[in-house]
Amino acid sequence: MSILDNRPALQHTVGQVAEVAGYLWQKGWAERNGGNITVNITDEVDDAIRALPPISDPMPIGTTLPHLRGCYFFCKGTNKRMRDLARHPMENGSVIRILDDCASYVILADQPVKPTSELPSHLGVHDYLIAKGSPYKASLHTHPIELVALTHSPRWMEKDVATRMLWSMIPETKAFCPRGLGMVPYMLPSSVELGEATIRTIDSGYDVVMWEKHGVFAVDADIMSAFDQVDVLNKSAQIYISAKNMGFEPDGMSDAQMQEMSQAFNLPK
Ligand code: 2HA
Ligand code: ZN
Repeated sequence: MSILDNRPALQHTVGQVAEVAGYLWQKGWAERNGGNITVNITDEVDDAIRALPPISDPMPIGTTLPHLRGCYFFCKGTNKRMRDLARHPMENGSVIRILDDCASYVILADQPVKPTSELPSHLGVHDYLIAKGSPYKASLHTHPIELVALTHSPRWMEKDVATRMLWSMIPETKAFCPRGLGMVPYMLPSSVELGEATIRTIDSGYDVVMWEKHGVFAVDADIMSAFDQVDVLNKSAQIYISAKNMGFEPDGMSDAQMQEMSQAFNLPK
């Protein structure tokens, strides 16, 4: 028995999470337990799920998030591997319900898998998205090799310097990641400060946020779209590095070519 049985919408959402988890592993972005995924599944929850008894005691989130009362999330489990989540999503992740105090949660199904160590920052972002009226339901943290490598030079940590370079490597990057790459200076993984800086950076207009010398945090309508944004950005970083490996600094598309692209695709300047 699984909470997914006879629930095609929920099955589709969790299936997408499993598919993306597999891609993260194949790309080498998810060593050991690296990375996290949380998806707000509240819209896919029916009365029978609402009536389910919890399979865990209430556990503190570590912070109070007023917009999450009665929300439901699918979360990767703490210390679980993406490559295992890909094959067995309900053994390496779980469905949780946020309790009425907005400061604690219970696990509902299928097994008492404790959610990600980054739960406070992931849920903090979801709380922010709901408060904003955003249609975004998914958040993704992963360790894309070439994007992380870029952040080891302060040159690329300056606001929008990496964004301009990445957009100019191949026309599709700006089309499919039109908000660019926000930058957050190095902070301790799982820290409250890192969570808060991530929300501030998303609020300043980015869907994808770079954590210096660590990884990315991306939000979008669903987990596949969040993955796609990171994938196109990292592809551009790979093209840049390939050109450098051939012994030259790539020209990048010209300003005129970028402008023509932005007009053709109706993108912000
Ligand atoms: O959950 O990647 O930053 C594993 C991580 C934390
Ligand atoms: Zn990480």
